[in-house]
Amino acid sequence: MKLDQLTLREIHLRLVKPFETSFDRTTERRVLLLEVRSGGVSGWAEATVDADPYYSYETIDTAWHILRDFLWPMVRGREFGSAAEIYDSLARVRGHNMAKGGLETAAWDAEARQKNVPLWRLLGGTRQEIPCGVSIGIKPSVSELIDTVGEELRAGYQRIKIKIKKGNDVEPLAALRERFPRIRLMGDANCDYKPEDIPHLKTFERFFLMMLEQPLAYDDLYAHRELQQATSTPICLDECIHSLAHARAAIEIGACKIINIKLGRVGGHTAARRIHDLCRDRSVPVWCGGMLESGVGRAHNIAMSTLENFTLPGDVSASKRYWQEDIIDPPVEVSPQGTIQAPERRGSGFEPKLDMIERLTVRSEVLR
Ligand code: OSB
Ligand code: MG
Repeated sequence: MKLDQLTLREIHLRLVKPFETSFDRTTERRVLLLEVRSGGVSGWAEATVDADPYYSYETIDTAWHILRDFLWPMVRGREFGSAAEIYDSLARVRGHNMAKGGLETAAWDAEARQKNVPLWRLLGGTRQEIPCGVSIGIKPSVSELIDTVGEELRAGYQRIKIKIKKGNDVEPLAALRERFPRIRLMGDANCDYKPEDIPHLKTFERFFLMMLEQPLAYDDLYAHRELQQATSTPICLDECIHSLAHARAAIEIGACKIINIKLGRVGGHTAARRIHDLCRDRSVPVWCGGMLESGVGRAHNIAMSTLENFTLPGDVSASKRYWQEDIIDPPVEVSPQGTIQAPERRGSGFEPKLDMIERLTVRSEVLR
């Protein structure tokens, strides 16, 4: 396949309700959409960047710059046997995985559309029905949190993840365990704790969490190893894992028992699949993380989640939890059993709503 043209677009989408983590509070997302033209066919993707460098160093503006000035010039007009070759061809640019992942996943969608097959099948996915969980932001009160969790459980979601931070952890976790003794429950601290908090984190064992996600620093694999050796709670890494090498190191030193794979954080489908395969071979389960994606990004998360070792429910949930109206047709829907059906339609299986996207676009650039 040859990549003929790349269109970058920024659209603004307001969340149905604000989402609060240990590091930020988001009410509106600045979404970076990519449309790759290849042989007369369009492939769509989202670079899962935020507006601020708080989750990772990348932002929508760094991604735009890196895509326009470095990544696109490396691939434009080049003949690729498959989108699977693109990630390695971008290796000269170090990091910037969200920018790379946007370009690479758009090319995968284009390839699947050209071949008239579902993207998830092209990726080698085997599970057509994927298990879903939800990620619930920090709430102003425990009673509000309990109500929200109750609603999500009634909607069918198979596991509940809550955002926690230092000083706002034991109270919500204890209250949820008391109210819902048997649910699959986990906490995500987004790096809010320090190595000296390990004795405190060890006390979470009494909540029987399915896992504790990324409690310590984004660049500190070793501290997570110390914690994992000290506690029976399975540790799951998110921010620490940007590459196959990181995943291998984390598994080898015993820094985690579970890995959250995000397409943006690792640089697209090819990189994600390699990490997935390594984890499968080492009996480390994985699940698909979310970045409050629009439907365009969510569609790629669904495709990735069909790979065999995505055995745990991911942060892949219904469009309506995020957006009044999603930018894809059909919107992502979740069954009463808390599952999403991977579509048999070609490509990602979800069509971008072009009129709506055009109307929401605040800037765009066509690169040839
Ligand atoms: O740590 O998984 C995270 C959202 C933004 C940045 C980081 C994270 C998250 C989420 C939301 O947890 C997951 C989702 O529902 O998309
Ligand atoms: Mg996380």
